[in-house]
Amino acid sequence: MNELIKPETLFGKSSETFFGGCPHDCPDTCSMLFEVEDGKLLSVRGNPEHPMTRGGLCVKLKDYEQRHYHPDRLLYPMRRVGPKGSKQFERISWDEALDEIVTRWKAIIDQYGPQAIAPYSYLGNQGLVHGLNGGDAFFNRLGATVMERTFCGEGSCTAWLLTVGPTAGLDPESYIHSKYIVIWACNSVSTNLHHWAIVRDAQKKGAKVVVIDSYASRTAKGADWHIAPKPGTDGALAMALINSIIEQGLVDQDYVDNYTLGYEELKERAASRTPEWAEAITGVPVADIRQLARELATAQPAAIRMGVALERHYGGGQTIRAVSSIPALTGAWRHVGGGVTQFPVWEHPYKFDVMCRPDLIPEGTRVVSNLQIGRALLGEIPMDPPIMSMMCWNSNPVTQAPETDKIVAGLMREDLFLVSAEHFISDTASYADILLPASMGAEMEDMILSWGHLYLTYNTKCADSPGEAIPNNEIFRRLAARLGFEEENFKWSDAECLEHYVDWSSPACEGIDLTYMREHGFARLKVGTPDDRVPHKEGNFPTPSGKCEFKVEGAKNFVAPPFRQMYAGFQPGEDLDPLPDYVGARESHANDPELAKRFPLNIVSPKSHAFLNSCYANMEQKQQVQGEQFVMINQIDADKRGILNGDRVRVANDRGAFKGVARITDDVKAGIVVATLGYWRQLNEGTVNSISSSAFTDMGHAPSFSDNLVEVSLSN
Ligand SMILES: Nc1nc2c(c(=O)[nH]1)N[C@H]1C(S)=C(S)[C@@H](COP(=O)(O)OP(=O)(O)OC[C@H]3O[C@@H](n4cnc5c(=O)[nH]c(N)nc54)[C@H](O)[C@@H]3O)O[C@H]1N2
Ligand SMILES: Nc1nc2c(c(=O)[nH]1)N[C@H]1C(S)=C(S)[C@@H](COP(=O)(O)OP(=O)(O)OC[C@H]3O[C@@H](n4cnc5c(=O)[nH]c(N)nc54)[C@H](O)[C@@H]3O)O[C@H]1N2
Ligand code: SF4
Ligand SMILES: [Mo]
Repeated sequence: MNELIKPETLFGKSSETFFGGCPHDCPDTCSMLFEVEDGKLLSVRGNPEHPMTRGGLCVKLKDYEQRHYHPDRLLYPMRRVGPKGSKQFERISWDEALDEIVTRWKAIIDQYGPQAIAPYSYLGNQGLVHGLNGGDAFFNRLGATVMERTFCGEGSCTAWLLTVGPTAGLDPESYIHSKYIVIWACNSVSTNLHHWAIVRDAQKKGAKVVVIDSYASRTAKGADWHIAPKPGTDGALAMALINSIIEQGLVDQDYVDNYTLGYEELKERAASRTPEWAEAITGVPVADIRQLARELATAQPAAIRMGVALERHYGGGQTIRAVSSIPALTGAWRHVGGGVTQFPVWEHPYKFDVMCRPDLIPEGTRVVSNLQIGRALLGEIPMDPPIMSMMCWNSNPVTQAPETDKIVAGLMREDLFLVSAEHFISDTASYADILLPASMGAEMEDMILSWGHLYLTYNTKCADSPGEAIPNNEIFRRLAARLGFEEENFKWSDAECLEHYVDWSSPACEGIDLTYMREHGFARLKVGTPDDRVPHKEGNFPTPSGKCEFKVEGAKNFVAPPFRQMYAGFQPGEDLDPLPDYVGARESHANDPELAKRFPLNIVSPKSHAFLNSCYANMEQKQQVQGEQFVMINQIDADKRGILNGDRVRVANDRGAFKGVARITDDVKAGIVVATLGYWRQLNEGTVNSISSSAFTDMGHAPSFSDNLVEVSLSN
């Protein structure tokens, strides 16, 4: 226990306090304090010692114990007894459940081969042991289909690696030193709260905060300047900024000459991407573009925080290449607090190859995209053998993945054997044949990956699992034992896993080991401090040339390791443009006027403030904070359709429909509607993903959630 923390001063005297880590898919990865009595989690708090958590948790987690003991929590293994999706289950024992799974899988393997079995998981739990490892090694050993996981950030990763390489980039904590901060397609107030606190502190010290967002989000409302390009046109804005920085003579020529590649070609490419050209595409006035270019170049240190939403249209990857190029043009990288932040995860020393054992994948094993699972289950993508069984954990595709109607139709297949390990009977688990109860946060030992800061985070097993729930890794250990897998990794305890999964001997871990983590709860990686870290002052980009590559010779598309399957699965795809550029959305008035006639409105479906993806959307306290599913629409568009504030509306396109309550507001411009994500399908009429597309964007097989045309009409 950190000596600075006196448990008895924080919580009641009879209870004990343990270090926790928030396991959710959130860049903040908060360090928590769990108050526990008699094996029961009484309450949680943010760790006051952690420089980012600073003692505060978000609205989702502040009463985390209530999620642990929610009356709907799944407590026992169950078998489906009613029709698929009817949610009629009977309690069975663990032995019965695991025996049935293994028997069914063996029969499927005999008839179709192991690739007829597919895993489906994501970062519902970000623990190294129960999240990231969680099953990859097991399914690789089984010879199952490889499920490519490109839900989030993959286009961004590809673009980032091409331009600057696997660097943590600008430390989110260094923003306290920034004089100019651009938050681009990120709703920090809801999704990166603890970074927003640092941005606010910098703002109080005089930094100007600019938010570039398709609508007036909570974060945009806290900015000094909100710039609202039409969704999917950020690439045009970024190219025009490059044009304008060059045209206004604001390039840091010395930095460009020494530490970048392809400047002359970029200059030539950007020459025609003028602010006038960009105004017509983005709707952002020429004067604003020039001003932003001037301020970004001159108000140093200038910081850019890119949100994953930048990748969510066809040209998303190209957009991120353009934005990632800007700090090298202006020389922002020379300063503490200057540069651009993508995911600091690149400098975390995790051993993905040990966690996920890609070496166990039989050669020639097929890869299926988690974004296209509906099509895959229905055989719309040729599948030989067909997927006959799927096991789902740490993810809820029926709520979160695109083309939900197809996913539901696929899960309704009588011949599909679905296993679901869950905390609740989620929209996906509703279709399961076997349900397995999984342990939650305080009930298992782990270390939690962070993609949003430079700390390692430890989570103590300090509470008992209710009912018969067991941690994910124990589920896979038991399955592996039943299938006779002899590899030692299937026998490691959770603690042994942690010893193996982190490269404790790396320079970033100097002075840190598992014992240290247990005693302190968190540790900053040894990669410099937020007050002195200037990783690219003199170039040192981890690219093939060692420079920031505006131009990438022979650039090819790829799905970046480690997120492809959390292992190094680098597979070069089609040729890419060597230079960044603006590539318009697929579903737009410019690109597809016929489609736009039928579906004239561009929907954006970002995260909900009080839900964590689909987690918490079944909890009454969070529903009260979040309100019912709303559809934000401008007065002009509402008038055209006879919609009044508070009317129930139907949002539809050829892929499906969902319903919500109209919220007429100037926060969205005409032509755009906003409806947030996470509401459960079983509690609503459709969801935002009933209408979203499973088409990939230009890079990294990323999702195209913002590249989406719809029509809104009055509903009854
Ligand atoms: N339209 C639209 N769709 C989107 C997005 C968007 O912006 N717009 N965002 C996308 C993004 S960024 C992401 S990351 C994905 C997220 O998609 P998902 O990862 O599928 O999202 P969650 O809803 O968090 O689902 C996690 C599930 O895992 C369960 N779970 C949590 N912890 C554990 C555990 O320890 N064990 C087991 N067995 N289960 C556990 C939870 O109960 C929950 O049901 O959604 C994507 N979908
Ligand atoms: N409260 C809460 N916090 C979360 C999550 C959650 O579900 N709820 N999910 C977690 C996860 S998985 C992730 S990946 C992060 C993501 O966090 P963010 O990066 O903030 O992602 P989003 O909320 O999807 O979108 C952010 C903003 O981008 C805007 N946007 C969408 N498309 C465009 C576009 O084309 N151009 C521009 N300029 N703006 C656009 C949206 O209007 C939205 O305000 O948040 C994490 N934190
Ligand atoms: S969801 Fe994010 S902000 Fe909330 S407690 Fe977890 S890590 Fe912190
Ligand atoms: Mo995400």
